[in-house]
Amino acid sequence: MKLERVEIVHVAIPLVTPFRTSFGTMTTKDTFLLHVVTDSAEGWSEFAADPEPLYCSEFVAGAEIVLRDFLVPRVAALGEVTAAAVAPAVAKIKGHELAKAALETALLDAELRTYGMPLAVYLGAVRDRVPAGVSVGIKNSVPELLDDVERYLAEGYVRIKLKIEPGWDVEPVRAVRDRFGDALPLQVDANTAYTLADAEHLRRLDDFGLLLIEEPLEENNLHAHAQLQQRLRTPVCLDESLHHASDTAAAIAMGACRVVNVKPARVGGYLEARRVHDVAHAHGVPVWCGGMLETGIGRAPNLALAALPGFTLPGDTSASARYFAEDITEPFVLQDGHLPVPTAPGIGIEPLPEALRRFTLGRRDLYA
Ligand code: OSB
Ligand code: MG
Repeated sequence: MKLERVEIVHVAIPLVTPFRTSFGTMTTKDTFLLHVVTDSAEGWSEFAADPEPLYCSEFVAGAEIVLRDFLVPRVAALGEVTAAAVAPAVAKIKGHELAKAALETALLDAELRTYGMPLAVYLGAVRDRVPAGVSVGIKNSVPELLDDVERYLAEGYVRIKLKIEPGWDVEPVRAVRDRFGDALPLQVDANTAYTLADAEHLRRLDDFGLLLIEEPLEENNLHAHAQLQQRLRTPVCLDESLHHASDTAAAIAMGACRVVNVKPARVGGYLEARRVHDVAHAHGVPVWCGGMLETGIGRAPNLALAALPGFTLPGDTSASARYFAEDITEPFVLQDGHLPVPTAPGIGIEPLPEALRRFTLGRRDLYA
């Protein structure tokens, strides 16, 4: 493919309900879509991070500069562009996995559309629908939390994840277990809110039969997570600390985690995400697909990835209505607790022009 144009479309879409985590509260999905035009097809992707670097070091305005000044010029200089050529072309640029993922994914979408191949087929999917979990934010009270969990279970979600932080952990978990029973697949996500000094406190969660505790300690401290795992029965799952297949291999070897959250953006794109899956799967370590409150443009490719054989736990791949009253694409609808894996070529979906126009804050060409 020859790259003809790369465009940033900045969008802001209100969330149906504020989403509070240990690192902050989100009320709007505010990010950019990347739109690439090649000589054979067009492609779309979504930048996964937020305007502020609270979940990870990348952020919307910074990613735009990184793409414009460092990533797009290197890829454009290839002449003949393929998705597989993106990572090697930008390898000398340190970090910025989420920005790299946006560029690789838009080009992969265009490339697969050229061949008429769905992303799920390309990645090696073995399912045509995937079970949907839901990530439930920190609430002002336990009754409010129980109401939300009850509603999600009534909608059909097959697994509940509770966001936790010091002061909101054992009590909400106990309340959900008391109300909905021991059979409910339940897990928690701390987003780095604890330290090893909290190990004895976190051991209290062992009583509740959780599937996992996600990223309890500081980002990238694999040693501390390994020490914590030795003291917990609850499996530790890493999110923020894993950036590629090689650190995933190291984390598994060290005993820093027994479960892996695969977020394609966090590891630089779907090609590396598949390698993370392969490494974990080869070690018998279950993986599941994380989420970043994506619009349909980011959700569609995550559903393709989640259909790979090693994704044996439900992901944070919820229906569009869990996030947005109106999405920027045709919505993904929960059916019997599952979402369908897209079957059209590429990521299998594109923005609805009218919705895109209303949610767009601005457009800029990075390359033309
Ligand atoms: O840590 O998994 C996380 C949302 C934004 C940033 C980080 C995380 C999350 C979620 C929600 O937990 C996942 C989703 O429903 O998209
Ligand atoms: Mg997480």
